[in-house]
Amino acid sequence: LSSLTLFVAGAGPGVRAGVHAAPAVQVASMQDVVPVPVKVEPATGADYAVTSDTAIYVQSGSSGVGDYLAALLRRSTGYPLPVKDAPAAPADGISLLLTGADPTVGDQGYQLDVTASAVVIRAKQPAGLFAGVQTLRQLLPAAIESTSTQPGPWVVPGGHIVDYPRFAYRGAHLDVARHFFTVDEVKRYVDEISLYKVNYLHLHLTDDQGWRIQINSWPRLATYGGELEVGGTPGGYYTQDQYRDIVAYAESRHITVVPEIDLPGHTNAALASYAELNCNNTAPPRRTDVEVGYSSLCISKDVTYKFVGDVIREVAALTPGPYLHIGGDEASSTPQQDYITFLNRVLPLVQQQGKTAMGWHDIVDATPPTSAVPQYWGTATSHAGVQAAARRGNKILMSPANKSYLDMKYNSSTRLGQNWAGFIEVQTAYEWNPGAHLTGVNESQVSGVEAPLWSETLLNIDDIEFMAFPRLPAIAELGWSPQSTHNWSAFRQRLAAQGPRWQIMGVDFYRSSQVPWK
Ligand code: TNX
Repeated sequence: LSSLTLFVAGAGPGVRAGVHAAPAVQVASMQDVVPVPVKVEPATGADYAVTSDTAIYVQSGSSGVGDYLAALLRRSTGYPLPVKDAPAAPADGISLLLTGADPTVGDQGYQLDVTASAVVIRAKQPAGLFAGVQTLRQLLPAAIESTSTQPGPWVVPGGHIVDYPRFAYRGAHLDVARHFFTVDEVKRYVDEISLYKVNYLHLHLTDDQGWRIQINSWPRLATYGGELEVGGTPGGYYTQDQYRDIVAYAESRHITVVPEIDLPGHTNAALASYAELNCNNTAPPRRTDVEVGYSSLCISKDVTYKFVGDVIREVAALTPGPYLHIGGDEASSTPQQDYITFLNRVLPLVQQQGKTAMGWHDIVDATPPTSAVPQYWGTATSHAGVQAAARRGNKILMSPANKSYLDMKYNSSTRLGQNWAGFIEVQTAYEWNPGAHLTGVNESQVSGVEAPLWSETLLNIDDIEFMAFPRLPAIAELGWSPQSTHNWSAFRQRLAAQGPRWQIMGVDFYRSSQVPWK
């Protein structure tokens, strides 16, 4: 493999061909990473080749990330890639170290150094090492994503990267209520979003059409309320063990699950399951159409708060992450004063379970405590109530529907999705600034960004992938990379380099004509 270096001098990124008729060697460019890192300094003559002799060195605390990286690389390289304790002196090979990182990297960032003899990722926390490993993945040839052994060679371009996120919260949301997705489908989406340094998965677990999480104190929610989905086809629900399994899998990818129980509207599945939750004590029929705004819990009944308290307690107990999302959107069948009464009773229940409440931005009408996180989903660039909440001290999560909604069609001929917030091509998804999108809500008042994926029109993981790719990476970059790096023409080039990876991974993506696919 040392002969490789003969061909490197003077060659640009991409295909490096030898002077003789040697086979072309694919080397990724240090510039082709999504989200773009904070600081990238390529170095010539410093490429590293992963070989059958390469070992992965870890310290206590980094063996989880080491095992993950080894498993990933073994699939396509076929190399043994043993995971060993890092020696005191730096070793040749790949090292994942929790010492010596550039201090600017913080808790989620990392430093990556590639020389001819070693790849060294340093971070303060395992989450930072995991982020660095995602960068390393993208610096290897696309064939590294194959699940079967490929010929290689496996060259990483030489250089130095220092990288850390713009926002601490970078989320993907998945609606498992309108259409139900299996545990394996959710895990696959977790793997796909983790590649772009997304660190929260918001699961929309309940809605009018289905209740998708087993609640032991109210079992009919899942067994009856979860039986169907949009269109009347069989739905389903996660048992508590299955939900724990999803949470643990996400955690292994350094992703925190945010469960959403949508209240007090979007509750027909619950109202159909228990007659006593209705003001008239009569359970309505289950519904599998896509209307919104017709259902409401009965605000004046005590049993409503017993119900909500039980659900929040059980979901909180299953969820190690800090957030519990209570929905709060489109409660058009709940009179405004009732809505405020309801939230004033329910927000403290979340706090009592040790969780931070999140809610769609409609919750600002109830003047929630400043710990609560309103998620902005509007299409306007100003919102008086959200601005007032930000001024009071609430951090705002940015999910503007006309920019970040992955269920919007790309254009008028997109087979899937909706268009109530407009068409969202890749450039539209990318061209906005979460730290200055809303009047009076500045960068420091924003907790981050999230890309919602509602599933009225999406039936399976292929549909999810087609809507999420390539827009999810665009939103992920807005959440991670500094605004100073924001540049559409550079982004579309970097995005193009992801195409071959998705093809190898079997990700069904939209081949937007805005992107010069490779
Ligand atoms: C609005 S956005 C909704 C959802 C729908 C979505 C479809 C929000 C908080 N509520 O109930 O699924 O539009 O795009």
